[in-house]
Amino acid sequence: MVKGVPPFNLQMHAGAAGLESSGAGRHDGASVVSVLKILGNPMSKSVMVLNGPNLNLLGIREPAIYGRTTLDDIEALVRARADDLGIAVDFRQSNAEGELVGWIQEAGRDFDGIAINAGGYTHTSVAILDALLATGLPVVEVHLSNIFQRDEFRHHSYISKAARGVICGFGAKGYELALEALADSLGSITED
Ligand code: CA2
Repeated sequence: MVKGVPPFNLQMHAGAAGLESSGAGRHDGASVVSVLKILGNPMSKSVMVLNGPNLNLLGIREPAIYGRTTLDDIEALVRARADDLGIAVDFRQSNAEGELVGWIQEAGRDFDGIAINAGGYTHTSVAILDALLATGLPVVEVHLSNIFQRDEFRHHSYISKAARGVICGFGAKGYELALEALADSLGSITED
């Protein structure tokens, strides 16, 4: 019986363990996931998804390089995938390096992981690297394009040193792959 928050937490814990077992236990786990999807999961992990300069122009300028998908389209994809994975996301874009640094610091205090496409700052910003390292959080670096097929100066990323992994060349799908990788690292509760 669900009566208030503390007993509900305890029940959810039991369900999470059930997910790892097989047979009847698996069925119990899946139903707990369904309940959490409806009521909201107080233990769910949170990821900040950050986008750097000019990514607000996606789908509007230079479609030959970056395609016709807008940043709003990518946000919708990310939200849908995060929902499936049982993680909460905060999706942001800024053209300002200092604002991105401030958000990374905020993520270090209040979030469990970071997915970041730092745009052009990828290839220039020690400040973003330092901020990411200081969080101690799992970080996944994302690029829409395959940066290794492009100009030489795009082959080096300052921020990769802070990243668990780098996904590039898969367009918007790369953001979904980044969320999956973070969900794995964070051990979030999902239904397969
Ligand atoms: O491939 C990526 O995701 C990049 O991070 C995109 C950056 C670029 O500097 C990196 O080397 C690779 C550029 C983002 C600019 O996006 C625009 C979108 C439409 C029109 C103009 C720029």
